[in-house]
Amino acid sequence: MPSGRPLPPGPWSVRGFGATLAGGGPGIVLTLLAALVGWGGEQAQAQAHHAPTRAAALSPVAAVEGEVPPTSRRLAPNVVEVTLTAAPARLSLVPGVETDVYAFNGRVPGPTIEVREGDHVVVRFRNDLPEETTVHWHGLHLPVDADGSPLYPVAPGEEYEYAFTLRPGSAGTYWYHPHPHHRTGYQVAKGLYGALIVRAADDPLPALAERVLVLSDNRLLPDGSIDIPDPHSPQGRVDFENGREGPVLFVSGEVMPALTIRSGEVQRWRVINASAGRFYRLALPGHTFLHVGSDGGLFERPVEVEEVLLASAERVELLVRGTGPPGTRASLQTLPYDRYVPQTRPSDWERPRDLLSLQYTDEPPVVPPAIPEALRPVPPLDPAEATATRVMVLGQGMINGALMDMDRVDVSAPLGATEVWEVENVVGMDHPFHLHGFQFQVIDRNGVPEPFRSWKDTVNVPKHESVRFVVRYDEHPGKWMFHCHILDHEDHGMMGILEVQ
Ligand SMILES: [Cu+2]
Repeated sequence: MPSGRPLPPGPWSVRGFGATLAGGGPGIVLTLLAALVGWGGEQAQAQAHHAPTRAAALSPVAAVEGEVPPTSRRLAPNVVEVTLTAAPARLSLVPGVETDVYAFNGRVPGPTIEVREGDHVVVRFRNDLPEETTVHWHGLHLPVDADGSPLYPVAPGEEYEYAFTLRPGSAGTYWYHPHPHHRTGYQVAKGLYGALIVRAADDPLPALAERVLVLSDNRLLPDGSIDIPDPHSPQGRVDFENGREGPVLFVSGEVMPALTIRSGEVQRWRVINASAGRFYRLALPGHTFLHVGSDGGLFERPVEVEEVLLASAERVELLVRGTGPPGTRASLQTLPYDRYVPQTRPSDWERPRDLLSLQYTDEPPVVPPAIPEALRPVPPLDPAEATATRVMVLGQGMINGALMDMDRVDVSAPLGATEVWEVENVVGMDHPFHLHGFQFQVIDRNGVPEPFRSWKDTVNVPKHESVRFVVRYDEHPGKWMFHCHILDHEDHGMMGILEVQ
């Protein structure tokens, strides 16, 4: 939190709320804001009463750690306004050349948005691209008109307001990206993706240095332009089959960045796979990870692992323990993982790739902080309560033998229902399966019970394997997408619609 940076002289405008607030004390201002976002005045008055100072409550600068204004502004204790514009830009993605990109707020990746459980978030989005787009808030539980699905396109030059409230228990690592029909892969390749962190009021982990690692890859032509080949060219056909991959691996927009760690220190890494097709099998030689969370936040207990597989769109939270001696260095790597059909498997797929360099400082070791054995409860969804089982057969570019039809509902379910989804991959390559709107719990993979509960929104279904999960449509009726998250497959039509009503 900021320490109450002074406000500019009033009156100041709360842009977009259609009101100019000219002082009058925090109570009045908060009541007005609360009314605008649908709170009762009584609650707002109570919040105002607890606001320590007017400046802290209404700071016009980003009230969020690590954020650069004007992307986010905390307008009230639980109200965050985010201003996001997608527009063409010319940036240097790799040294020596400039690239025409699409960027959120002029950056690739877009700004990291940090919010808190309980926050009401209003995103004022403007599309300055020459084409239709949306912003999908991957993994968040929100009203259907805030989901940024292809059913809610934003035309060039238009604005759209995404509004949602982050409910308790939703703390975790999420991301945002466009989701226009048939154009998601293109727009992500052009640079549109960013991280969104939801913080808990009562995070069980001690205060640790944190890193948000947005993993992406791209392929550039010698002149710096993004290589998006004709779909009927040989490379275009490979991209379509595999999901487009590129040889340049970015970590939060940098190639092979160097991070520092002190011997004994523990860091919390939030890792997001924002790649269109590439999977990451992460390992840090000489170290193990404490895997503490996935798509929908923390596990019940940390799990020590030597490596972790991150399919497209999945996230992990890892505790990295500085067990190496001062002055040494290690590299975070992605190890070979064969998700491909043999015909289009890249020739260098068996080559481990370095992602970032972890440099130990020369300082003497510190005593590692204690990591709690219990993190938080993950309340179980009970498959025995399921009122339906949905079978999803992932075939050659289709789900249940059908291509996406925006006018068709593939699954219809009542609000409040608990259901089991059985996702079966009958082809020879992996497909990461994503359900919008609702976090689910994996029951088993290939019949092997999941060892522990966690909240997921994307699960990899390896070639010729199956995954079962349980989900409850607890609120937010509407039409929700489910699809393969290899973006070329999704754009081709490997997607369907769940209608909750
Ligand atoms: Cu797929």
